[in-house]
Amino acid sequence: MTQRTIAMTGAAGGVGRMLRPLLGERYTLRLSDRTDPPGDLADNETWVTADLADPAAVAEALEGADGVIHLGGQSVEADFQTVKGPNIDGLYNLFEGCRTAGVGRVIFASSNHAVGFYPRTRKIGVEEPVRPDGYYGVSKAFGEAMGSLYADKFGLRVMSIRIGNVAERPADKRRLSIWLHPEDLAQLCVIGLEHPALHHAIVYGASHCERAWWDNGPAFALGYRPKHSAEDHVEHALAEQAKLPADPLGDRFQGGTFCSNGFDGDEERTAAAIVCR
Ligand code: 15L
Repeated sequence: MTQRTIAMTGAAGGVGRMLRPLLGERYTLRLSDRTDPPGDLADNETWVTADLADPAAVAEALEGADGVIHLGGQSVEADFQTVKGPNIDGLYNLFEGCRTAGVGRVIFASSNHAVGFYPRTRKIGVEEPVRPDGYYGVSKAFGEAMGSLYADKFGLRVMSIRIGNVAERPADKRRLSIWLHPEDLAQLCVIGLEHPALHHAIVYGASHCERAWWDNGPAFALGYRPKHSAEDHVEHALAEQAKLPADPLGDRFQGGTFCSNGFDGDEERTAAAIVCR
């Protein structure tokens, strides 16, 4: 059987660099980003320099692909116009590119910041309404909605992974609750690219976190079994936490500093709010 070809946008970024060797064992990779190709392309990797704002370049990045892992775009909070180009307009280009080229599977790198304003005292699943903690989080909620639309209306199979924080080890106390080892992310991507019954699923991108704020039932139902445990790194994470400046407001909410940056709301009301559909 010929190896399936999987496109990966944002391949020059940190998460892309971690995923490439893990997924390269299983797929031929068609990598893309706005930058020139990296110097370390493997035999089964090709590179397309593509800006998400350019539909023709996006189409080239998707050429011949059976599925795409969409990591590209603005990856942290910024002003609305900065987020809008790659994460709203660019995301439309990506989904339209998939629809027109017949790329049947999309892994959308959503983020915990789509639900960042839930207090840490709440355990949430994927049924609760989104509570973005910035324009970046809003763009991730938009991407999840696009995944739903393109699955329902155009027959794509989409997995939106609300990624916590991808790293070899949890970087601080907050990350003990949301950490995702690259190998566990790779496992989620494979499920999204291959599960025969997938329609559109929103799952949390977290390894085994004893302090989790999320119920990841839908991921487990699809067969996800994380191999890595955050508590194995607790000393490192707490030592790193001790080096950080105090952030009492950020510490109340799941999104951390994304919530406290520029906060001008009613902290008590936000923390106590019962949000319902
Ligand atoms: C994200 O969505 C960002 O892309 C990443 O840089 C981290 O800030 C991560 O969330 C996080 O919440 O730790």
